Amino acid sequence: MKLSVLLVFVPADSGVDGPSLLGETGRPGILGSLKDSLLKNVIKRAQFAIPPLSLMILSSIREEGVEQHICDLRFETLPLEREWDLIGISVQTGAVKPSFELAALLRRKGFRVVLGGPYVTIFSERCRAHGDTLVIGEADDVWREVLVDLKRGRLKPEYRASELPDLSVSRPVDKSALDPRNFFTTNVLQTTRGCPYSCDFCNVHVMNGHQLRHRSIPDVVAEVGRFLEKDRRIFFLLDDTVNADEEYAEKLFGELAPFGITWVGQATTKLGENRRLLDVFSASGCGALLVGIESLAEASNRAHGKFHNPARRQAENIRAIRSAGICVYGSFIYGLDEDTAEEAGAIEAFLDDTGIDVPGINLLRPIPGTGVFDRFADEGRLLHDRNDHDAFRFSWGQEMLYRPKRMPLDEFIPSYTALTRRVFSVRHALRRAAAAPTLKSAVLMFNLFYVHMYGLSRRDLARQMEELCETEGGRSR
Ligand code: B12
Ligand code: SF4
Repeated sequence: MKLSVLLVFVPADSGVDGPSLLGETGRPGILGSLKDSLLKNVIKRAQFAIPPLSLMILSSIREEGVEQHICDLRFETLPLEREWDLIGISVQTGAVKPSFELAALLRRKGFRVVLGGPYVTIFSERCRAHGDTLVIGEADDVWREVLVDLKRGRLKPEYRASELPDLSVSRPVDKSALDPRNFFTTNVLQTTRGCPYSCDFCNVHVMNGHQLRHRSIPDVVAEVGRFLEKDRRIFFLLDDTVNADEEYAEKLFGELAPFGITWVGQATTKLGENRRLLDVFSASGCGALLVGIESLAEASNRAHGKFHNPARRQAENIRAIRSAGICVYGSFIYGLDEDTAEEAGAIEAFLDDTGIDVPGINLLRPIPGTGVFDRFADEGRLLHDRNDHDAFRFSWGQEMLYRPKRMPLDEFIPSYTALTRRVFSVRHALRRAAAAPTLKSAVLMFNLFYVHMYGLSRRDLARQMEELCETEGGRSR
């Protein structure tokens, strides 16, 4: 009989994974519940409902005598009626508490639990008590060792990847551990890993290194062909910067053009300066790109270690990307260190000027393990104890977690909420969808979803303002 392994992805308790908990006070009424279940359904069917690539990679590692299954708790229930020889949990920073609670429940029921993922990689000591085994680092190669030891009945308390895996080695991903009906698409892949940049609010470069590691082009091309046999839906490329190596990207996407797929990914706006690569992206079926604009104030981006896309070139580059027929999701962070209240007006004017199809105006989430978290903690600017990671809500909830440098909270919060009220309106959603160069219905859906989500964020922030006034006697500085 085969040994069976279950790999679990845990939802965060707010934001895209659970709108009801965002800003709701008390129990929602019938209308509230209806709206909530409708929204959950929209989310389930929306772009966020992609399967976890990490668990797809691990479950594709074939070891004789072992079978592996994936359970994505955002969309499935835990199949505990079965006996599992090992249960692996992917611990993401937005969902540490529910992950540890799940691990405790499973261990009480007698299951052996292995923990891995970004949080385990960065904070292994904090995880040690919560699992029987920890896997630290990228597990593409180490996971086989775990499975072999499981078969021998000799699981170790800890496995650590001695080096970052060489991605040019072929590791075909097989999606049989997934139920495709649960997802918006199952066509999820990465062509590169690692990031040459060092933005201080991000920890990709901490976890995955500064050197960009490439998969082999024939491998990616073969994977796209294989994926298409079972699922013809849209492709999500999870690379942090799909144009980080322009030469590689030009060759790869040139070879993908004949498949006739539609794909979305993340890029830097530098793409707008490379006409040839833009044309290749467009011919290969690129429908939308998320670009990190962060602040329009150059000094703010510099203060956070982001140097690679100067604000002054952003508008022109975005216009070039859109005129190549590719939608732009523009991601801003309002409240970076040199931002003043003028940034709000600058963002609004920039949106009008460039026609960005889907704006995301985020509040900075200082995530433990990033440079910005440590710096804010040292400067006394975090609103919670630096050692109590559970006190912070990192996922897409929207109360403030820190004090901005150039604006007191009682100036910043009203400025931010007034901005999101103006930017995320039904009128703007309709207008953006009508003007989108492609994928008009997705642009409409995303914008309408944000009308709702930013509304919840405003409620969170209003409540936080009240609390701050109470606890700080009217001083929210
Ligand atoms: C796609 C994605 C999402 C999707 C997730 C959907 C999905 N099904 O994956 C969505 C949009 C929902 C999302 C949401 C969020 N995300 Co996100 N996301 C990503 C992104 C771009 C790719 C993730 C990925 O697939 N990576 C590739 C895989 C192969 O790498 P991996 O996940 O690290 O897995 C490897 C190891 O960690 C390990 N491993 C992972 N799990 C397990 C489990 C076991 C048992 C074992 C043994 C090993 C293991 O082995 C894997 C193979 O080597 C990353 C950026 C990145 N480069 O990773 C950000 C990233 C993971 N997200 C991040 C954040 C902050 C969030 C949010 C909190 C954002 C927000 N403010 O709401 C939420 C949290 C959601 C949640 N439930 O917790 C941060 C996480 C930082 C951290 N330290 O955890 C990242 C790194 C982005 C960043 N720039 O900082 N995200
Ligand atoms: S935010 Fe993007 S560009 Fe900056 S370090 Fe992270 S992955 Fe790299």
